[in-house]
Amino acid sequence: MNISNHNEALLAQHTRRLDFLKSEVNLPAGILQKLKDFQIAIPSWALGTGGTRFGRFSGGGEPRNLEEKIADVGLLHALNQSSGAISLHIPWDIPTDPAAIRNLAAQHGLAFDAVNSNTFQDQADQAHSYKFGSLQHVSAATRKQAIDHNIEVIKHGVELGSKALTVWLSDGSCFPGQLNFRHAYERTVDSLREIYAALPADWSLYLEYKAYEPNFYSTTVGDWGASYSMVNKLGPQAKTLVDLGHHLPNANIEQIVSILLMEGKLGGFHFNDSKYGDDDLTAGSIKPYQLFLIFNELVDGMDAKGMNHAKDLGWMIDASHNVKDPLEDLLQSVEAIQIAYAQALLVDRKALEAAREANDVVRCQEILQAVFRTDVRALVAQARLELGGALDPIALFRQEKLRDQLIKARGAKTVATGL
Ligand code: LRH
Ligand code: MN
Repeated sequence: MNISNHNEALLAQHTRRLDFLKSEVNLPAGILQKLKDFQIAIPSWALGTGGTRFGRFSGGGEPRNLEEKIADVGLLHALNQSSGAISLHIPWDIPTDPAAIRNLAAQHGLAFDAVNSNTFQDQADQAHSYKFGSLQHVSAATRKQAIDHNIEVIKHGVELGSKALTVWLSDGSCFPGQLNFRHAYERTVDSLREIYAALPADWSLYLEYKAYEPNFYSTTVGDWGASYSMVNKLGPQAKTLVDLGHHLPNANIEQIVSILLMEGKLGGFHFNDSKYGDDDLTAGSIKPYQLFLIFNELVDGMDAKGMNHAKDLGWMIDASHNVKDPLEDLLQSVEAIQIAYAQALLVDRKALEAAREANDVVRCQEILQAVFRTDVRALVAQARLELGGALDPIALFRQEKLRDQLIKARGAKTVATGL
């Protein structure tokens, strides 16, 4: 892959755009370094074509094993220098030889972000079914099986150098009367306590909430309130994970984020976008203003607590690709997240607070939207350039016909594990 030739051809146009931005906006000191430090983890389960119950249309050249998944994330990282970590899902991606996997990832400049447990599917050799839930299950044996699985996942993570376990529970009910909500809540908390007790001292447990699907009447960890109340009961290492697609229509996600952050209970994100439900679409593809408003609250709240933007929260994508090339889709998501972060770093917070104190509502909106309407793509590209990445990752991915190369190497019918 010839990144330097690609950049050379685009450099003059890029420099013009960056100079124009600098002529229009005062770039705060250190903004480029912040963008360079900001790495977004790629989900191991989103490197193939996703699908729905109605159909799946494979694009070919999909990774057949964990080694090829790491190579694909390595390719993304080589192109944008902003995808420096991979988040594994167990048992979809069990690292059979952790040392070798760790070395391979290191060769691609990749670290391991949170590991994800899976008690929403029954494995072939499983003794107890999760049909009626896992940590909430009425049967102690089923709960123990789910607890043991989560502890197993922590062990895999420790061998890879991960520092967090993400627990998403599909647990809930599909019909009124089916579930005793109080008992389900208490059993879930008691089960999470046993998992929490198995956490290494420097690890976090991220409890991900979701409004519905696959249960369609109630979900036991169904909203930020349920997750927040549970992680408060568990202890300081337990935090809430916000998946952007897991909210009921019109939820104010940026407000949820600001409160969780203020309370010190925001663990991290699963970035994606959605029009209706948990659509797992490209981040920033449907509601880019919402993504900007979320980062606006993040920068404000993290600075208020003196947090390190790059290290103190879990930045992860969770997406599924039905009609786009998985790698191009992920490149677009990383770009959209970097753009939202860069714009949030440009907000004049002093002027915004002054306008708020004056109840100057119009001025507040003008300050935010002036930034949101500022094209910062040249700034994000400059960060990539300075790290040795491509000025236009998707253009280079296509110029080099990388998907054709993957299909030639792996075949047109390969299917990756995951969603
Ligand atoms: C549930 C979810 C969760 C994952 C799964 C792949 O909808 O967002 O984060 O475990 O997707
Ligand atoms: Mn998720």
